[in-house]
Amino acid sequence: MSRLSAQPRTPATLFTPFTLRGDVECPATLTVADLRGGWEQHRAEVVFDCATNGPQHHSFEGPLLREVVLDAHPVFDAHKRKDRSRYLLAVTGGDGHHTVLSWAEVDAEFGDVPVLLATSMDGRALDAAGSQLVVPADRCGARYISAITGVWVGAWPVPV
Ligand SMILES: Nc1nc2c(c(=O)[nH]1)N[C@H]1C(S)=C(S)[C@@H](COP(=O)(O)O)O[C@H]1N2
Ligand SMILES: [Mo]
Repeated sequence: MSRLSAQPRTPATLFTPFTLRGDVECPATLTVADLRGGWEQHRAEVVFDCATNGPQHHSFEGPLLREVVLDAHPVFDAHKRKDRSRYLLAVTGGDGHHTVLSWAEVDAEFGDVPVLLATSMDGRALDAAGSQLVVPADRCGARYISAITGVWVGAWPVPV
């Protein structure tokens, strides 16, 4: 048996990774399996309203967005709230839909919203589809970005 056939590869399309980049010391490419294995899983039972479909009820599991981002080491001064409060998060989906959050929304000393990078929705694994952003405090579904391809972290520039 050749070495290649001895190492069967699962087709890449079965895993939809996303990039975590921006003003971070450790940019990363993460799959849903990485999110499941690397951080504590939280659960969120949510209801959000969609302008076209009405109220949606879902159960999500996944790590806290802030814990995943903190492990990439954003370049802010972690001990200074005012420095952390300058940062933004931009999340992009596979179809180009994208949104922003402020770091302060998810920071434990500010809004402390338990935003998740979901690994499952309603008991179904999201490995093939890609992670979904879960924003439990939102009344509307527009920031529940599905098929996440990128998370960017950065500071709003100091105005001149
Ligand atoms: N990638 C991506 N995620 C998305 C959207 C989208 O267009 N693209 N629409 C958002 C909106 S408006 C809503 S209400 C929720 C739920 O949409 P669904 O009920 O069609 O799943 O997904 C959100 N996530
Ligand atoms: Mo929506």
